Amino acid sequence: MDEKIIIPGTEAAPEKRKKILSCIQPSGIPTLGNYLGALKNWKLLSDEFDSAFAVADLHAITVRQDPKMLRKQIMEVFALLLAIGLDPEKNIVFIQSHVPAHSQLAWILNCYTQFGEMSRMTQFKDKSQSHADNVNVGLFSYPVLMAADILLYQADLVPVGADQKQHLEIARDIANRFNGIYGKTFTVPDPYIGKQGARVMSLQDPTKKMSKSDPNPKSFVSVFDSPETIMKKIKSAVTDSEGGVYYGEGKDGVNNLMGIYSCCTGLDYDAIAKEFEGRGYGDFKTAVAEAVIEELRPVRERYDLLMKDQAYLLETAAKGAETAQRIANRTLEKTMKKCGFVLPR
Ligand code: ATP
Ligand code: LTN
Repeated sequence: MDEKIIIPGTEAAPEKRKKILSCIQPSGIPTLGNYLGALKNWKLLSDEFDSAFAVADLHAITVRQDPKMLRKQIMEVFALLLAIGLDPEKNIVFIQSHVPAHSQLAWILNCYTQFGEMSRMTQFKDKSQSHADNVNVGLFSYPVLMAADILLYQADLVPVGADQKQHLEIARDIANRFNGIYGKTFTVPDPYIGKQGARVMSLQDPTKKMSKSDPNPKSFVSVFDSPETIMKKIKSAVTDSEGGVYYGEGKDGVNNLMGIYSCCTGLDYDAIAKEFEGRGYGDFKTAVAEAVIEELRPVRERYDLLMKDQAYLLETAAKGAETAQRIANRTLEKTMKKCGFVLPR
């Protein structure tokens, strides 16, 4: 028989492509923090990996949402995923609640997660303070649903901003625990946290992360803000009274603007300090704002076009959900069998 010799890594035996998955909540209009910390990296990574990206609508209801607004925001964020350049033919782009396996696996994983380890989550502590009137059980077990999102797709890498590191550790712990009891079921995921943009801070309080649910709109640039609004918001960003553009301790506001400028221009901090040597914050802020405007311009233009075609968006979401369901159901069944459930015929 004519047997072919297969050399690993060649076309005949391509190395298994690594998988990535990440999600974004439709809890408001995404900010420059979401874009530089996560979305921009998603686009870069999506060409290199088998990728799945979702609108985490189930996560969004851990905080009270107005149904009309939620419906609108889910479609806006879905359109944004396409507008940043993710190709729905090459990547799985979907809406989390369209894939029931996420809720199903989350329930199972809840039973393999300890109350104590959840109680240590800083996001839970922060959010239970900022939403003291609605500290619901979903808010508490939020990281378990996130673990389900990741483990269902056997993701190797999860590109997120630095604020999600603790949640990624829990997902790893849950995967290792389950694998330890039942044998290898889940891939243990690694976080992928980009160097630049990992933590974009609030423009009004640069010790806090920029957040789309911040009640003060001057604290964030939203990806859909007009050029004039971006200029105004960055011009009124809090800095310090010292006046020098360089990266240093106690200069949180300037450090943050330098980080943003660096992400948009590719310049490092030394080059930025040199560019603005002897010039005031006014010039620097104008340059930062202009760089942000140019960075977001193509995203906004594609977004405006996509939002005009809601039928296309719904059809694309349905296709994404179909592919996602196929993969997710495979992992769900495997998990249920290992636990001892009787699967329906
Ligand atoms: P909320 O403000 O409603 O809690 P969020 O913006 O913090 O939402 P997500 O929408 O779920 O949270 O975040 C999507 C992605 O954006 C995540 O990978 C998260 O790490 C990243 N991200 C969010 N805020 C920032 C930030 N300020 N800097 C860098 N990355 C961020
Ligand atoms: N909690 C995440 C959003 C999120 C997520 C995920 C990120 C939900 N499920 C799965 C990565 C993988 C946040 O960024 N706030």
